[in-house]
Amino acid sequence: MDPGRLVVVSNRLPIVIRRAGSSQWQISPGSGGLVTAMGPVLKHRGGLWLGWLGIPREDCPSERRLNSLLTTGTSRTGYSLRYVHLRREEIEKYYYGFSNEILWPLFHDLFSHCNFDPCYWETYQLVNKKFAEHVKNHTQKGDYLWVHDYQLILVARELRRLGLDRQIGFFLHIPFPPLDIFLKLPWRFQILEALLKYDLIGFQTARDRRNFIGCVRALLGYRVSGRGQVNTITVDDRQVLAGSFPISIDYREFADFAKTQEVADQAWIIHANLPRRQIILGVDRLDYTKGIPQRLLAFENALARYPEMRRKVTLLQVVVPSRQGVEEYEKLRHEIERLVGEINGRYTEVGWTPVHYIFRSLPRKELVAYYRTCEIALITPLKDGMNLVAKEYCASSTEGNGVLILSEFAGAAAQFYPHALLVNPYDLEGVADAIYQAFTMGQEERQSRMRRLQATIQKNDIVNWVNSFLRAGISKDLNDFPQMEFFVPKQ
Ligand code: ADQ
Repeated sequence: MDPGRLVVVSNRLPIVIRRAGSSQWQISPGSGGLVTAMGPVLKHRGGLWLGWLGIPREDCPSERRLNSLLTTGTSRTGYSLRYVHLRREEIEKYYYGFSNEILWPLFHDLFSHCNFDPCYWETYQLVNKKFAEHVKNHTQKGDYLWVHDYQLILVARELRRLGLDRQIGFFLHIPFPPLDIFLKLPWRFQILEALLKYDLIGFQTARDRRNFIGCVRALLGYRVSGRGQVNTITVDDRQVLAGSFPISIDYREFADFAKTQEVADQAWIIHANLPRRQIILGVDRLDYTKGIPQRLLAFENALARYPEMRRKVTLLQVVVPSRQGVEEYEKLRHEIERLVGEINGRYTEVGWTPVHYIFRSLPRKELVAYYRTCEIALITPLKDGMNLVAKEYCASSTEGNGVLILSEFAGAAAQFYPHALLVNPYDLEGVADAIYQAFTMGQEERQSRMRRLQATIQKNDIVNWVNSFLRAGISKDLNDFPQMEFFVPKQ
């Protein structure tokens, strides 16, 4: 097969457009794990990214204005962008409903957060069909189609119904649950059968792949063969591959940027304002899967049980706003802010506030300066597909002095054992003990652990991730794709 372009299909485009004044619009880069991972790949190789603009059709500017904004976006990103319009009602039921009230909590084993409202399924199918129609209209023979994440599981099914028989890959960025959890999904057969319409299904970890294979065996009875990284499932006369491909970051890019003078200056300012103490960093999107309240309670437990840490540590918790306007997320924010207030109320002394709390999206320079300068990263999701923040923290640790405390339920834990301090985020005393262990860890041990973590990420970086997926999918790697010509405007 001659690979034409790499075509990425995801719920959201990697850009955000928003109103700036009554008739002005502005475009800025999006954030989140998928953009961090796929952005550099398409930037280097060119290609096409197809997705939703992030605002309802009813609120969008005219098509003419949109197209001119996207032309600006294309010249900034270095690859083509195509949008799918979604109406407000579709967003409610497909995105907030089926994707985020059903698949997201269920796949993170947080069954009690699910709302299995039957009216969501119909719209989830219709929107996936709409995406498939756009994919069909904007791609050509030879393109490799790579669909991303739980919002778009049905795209291959819909493309097959439209008569498209191209190679289609799918990558699930979130975990795949074990059989006893997956069984609770009212649409369990439809979702499994739809996944099997792809030619290659990628998971973050071997555990997720095993969970998926367990569901396929138990619910559909298809024959599964193969061991190691990739399994083959025989579905009638087709062979479907299921593999584990731990996602990563552009290691070099983070490491080089962390070393720049502008980041060093910013890092100095952070420590000058919080002198003579170790800073413990938490960075998360606002989400109940990230375990932020549990982390705050564990930090409080550490302050209570290890009084020698008082005045000598500060927890700096950055929470990036996410799914704003959703009641459950508003409640979570209030819970976090209540706990921050409670801990600070109990322990603050003149010249020392135990928790510094930031609720906003940070400029990249500031984020990387925090990564570089904070002595400890406390990353304790209740469950996470991978967790790129953990990898970014290590890549940015220029002096190699950082200690990573990581939840054993983050996908990254499988790669980082035993050099990170692995914890069970529900075990408050265990997490508190790990904080104390990191706080008292000597320079030599810190450096030796961090060097090993860095070597692991460097060896398994983003290009390695894309290449292993493409090799499994079409026996090609990134170098086989033509480097697209793209226009980069003069500054
Ligand atoms: P997320 O749940 O978004 O990703 P994560 O993997 O940690 O979680 O990625 C967050 C990304 O947002 C990081 O790249 C980080 O740099 C970026 N970010 C954090 N703070 C920011 C800020 N203030 N401003 C701008 N950007 C910020 C999902 C899954 C994960 C999986 C990824 C990738 O939930 O498990 O690792 O996709 O597959």
